[in-house]
Amino acid sequence: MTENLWPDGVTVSDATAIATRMTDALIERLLAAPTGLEARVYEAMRYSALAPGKRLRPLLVLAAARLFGVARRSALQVAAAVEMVHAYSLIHDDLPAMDDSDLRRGRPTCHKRFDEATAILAGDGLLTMAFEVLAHPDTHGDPAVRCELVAALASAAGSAGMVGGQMIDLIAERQALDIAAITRLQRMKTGALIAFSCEAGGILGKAVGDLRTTLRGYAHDLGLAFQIADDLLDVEGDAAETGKPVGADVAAGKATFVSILGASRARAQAELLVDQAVAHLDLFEERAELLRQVARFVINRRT
Ligand code: GRG
Repeated sequence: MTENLWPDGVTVSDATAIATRMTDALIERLLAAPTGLEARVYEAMRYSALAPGKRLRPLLVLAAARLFGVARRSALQVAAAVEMVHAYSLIHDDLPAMDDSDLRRGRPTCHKRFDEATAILAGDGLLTMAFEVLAHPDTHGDPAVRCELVAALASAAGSAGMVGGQMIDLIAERQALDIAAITRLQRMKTGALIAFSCEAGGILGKAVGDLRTTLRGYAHDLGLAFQIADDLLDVEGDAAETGKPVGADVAAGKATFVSILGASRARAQAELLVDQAVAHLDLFEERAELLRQVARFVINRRT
């Protein structure tokens, strides 16, 4: 059971280490390379999905699932699926047609290490495998739960979520957006997958009513706070720590929370959002302490 994943009162860094180890072990297994010539795409998928990252989304899935006593195997399947979708988005975001980045997670980007066509296929392979994983009976014994997970991840990752947000983000390089439009863009581009990660725990646990809306409220505020922290890191961060180029938004002339509000108002806004996110969790009392700590970690991170 997820209750045994870590002890009550665990720190964010210990829980992250556990979430990373267990999710990566499952991803390794799911991405075991076959012997045929297609092995190259598996190698590229593994290269990106197992590269050192924060594994925030798996941590959120496992922490939220633990609130409902979900089986460990179920929660890990969803944690692996969401990290695969995240890795796909990073591979495609780094392509020359998009952000054209050479560095990701402290390593050459997928298209630099392999080639552009392989990177596109690796992203496609990770995205589609994520849904195969959710649809697998190991994810939940009840097909209705599996179906709900598939629909929720598709909507978070697709054109009403991350893909749509990325489209707006590309347009934002040529067209000035106001703060309301940037908020909507970021809720779609980054927030939707973070929200799915939290809500998936509730779906797996068949949570209803207040418990579900509470998690959604937490996730939405957390997602936006995370994005503001990311904008701040783009201005104030250190490439050696973040593992990706800094100053990319400014160089692309992109309007961000920081470019519009200034760094100190943006930070204050992120802190307000974290307070709001934490307040949503009152219903779960001390059982949600880790999720409270994660919210605080998200805006104080250096990577
Ligand atoms: C290509 C469809 C498509 C979408 C790309 C998520 C995304 C959309 C682009 C990533 C660009 C970016 C830097 C977004 C800001 C927020 C973000 C998602 C940062 C990366 O996530 P982290 O910090 O990364 O959780 P790690 O490496 O720690 O997993």
